[in-house]
Amino acid sequence: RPRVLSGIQPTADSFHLGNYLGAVRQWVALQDTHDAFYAVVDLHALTVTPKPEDLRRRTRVAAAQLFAVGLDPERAAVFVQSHVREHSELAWYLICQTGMGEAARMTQFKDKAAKYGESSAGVGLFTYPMLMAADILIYQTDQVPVGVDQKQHLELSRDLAQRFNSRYGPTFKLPNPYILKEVEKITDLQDPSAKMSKSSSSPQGIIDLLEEPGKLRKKIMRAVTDTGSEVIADEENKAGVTNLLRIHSALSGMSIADLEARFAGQGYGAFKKEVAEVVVDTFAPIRERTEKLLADEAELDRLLAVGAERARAVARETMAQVRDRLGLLP
Ligand code: AQP
Repeated sequence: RPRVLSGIQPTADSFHLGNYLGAVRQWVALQDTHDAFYAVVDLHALTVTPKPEDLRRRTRVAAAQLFAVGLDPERAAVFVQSHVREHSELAWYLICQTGMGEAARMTQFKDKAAKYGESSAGVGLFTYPMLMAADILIYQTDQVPVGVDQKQHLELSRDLAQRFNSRYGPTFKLPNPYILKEVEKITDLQDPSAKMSKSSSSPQGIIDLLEEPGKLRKKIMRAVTDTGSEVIADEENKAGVTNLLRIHSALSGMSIADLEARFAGQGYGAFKKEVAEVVVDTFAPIRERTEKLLADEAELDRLLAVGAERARAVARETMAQVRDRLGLLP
């Protein structure tokens, strides 16, 4: 079976609708057809120096959410990145294969550096894409289900795999992105030109999976639309409405054309109300299951240990070969 790998950062107390539709929902679907590895990437979260107690709590919440949305520990290896130490080791080897200019071209780094100020942005943010390449390459991954914001990092992963293979002999599979066009970028409810993001969206712009139904409805009712009243998809002139149509369609399974027909002449109010209901209906059971899983920390940790064991077995095999290829003594 082809192999998939992906990860999510424990950088917030819940993941959001963009993470869910753009990535995690595909993870669940792919566990039936692929050899699946999914990580809570806590080492990546360290790039923004979280408080230890926050990181600990968020890592468990993220893991619980992954099981709650339907990942099955029997079918997929769900694990915590730092439990497989080989990720950090491979990251160093890949850092040594990366050019400064090449790393400096990463737009996510440029955006974050601009936010923190060029000289105060951490070196960890700069080397983040090489750690991500390590996450992917160590499992000899065929496909990486992600949102479109990760496309450039994936291209770098491919380049690094190719470079390593040509310098040291065939070692890594070249990974491909798995991006679903309709949900590749869910946008901020208050700023439809920006992606919904844990770190940069305002509380009004983002919907968490663990959001209370009352708050969630309010946020959707207040989502930015435009001065018109027609519910039609039009990326350029109606970015907010288009985003809501995409969300509804992805969750309800109805096509955008059907939704346009259904809400013809009804205005935004009725449409938003229904979007809110569709989101509430999807998230309510996930929220309940997450809470149950979090109530038994020992069992959650046990599931993660099982996932790490499976991941480690593959990672060790790759790393033995990598060290030898590089000329490191056994
Ligand atoms: N708005 C989005 N639309 C579609 N997909 C998205 N993803 C993130 N935001 C959207 C995808 O979710 C997966 C996990 O993301 P991450 O935890 O690695 O963080 P990120 O991509 O950096 O997303 P955030 O929410 O903006 O986090 P912070 O603020 O911590 O950087 C990825 O596959 C991502 O593409």
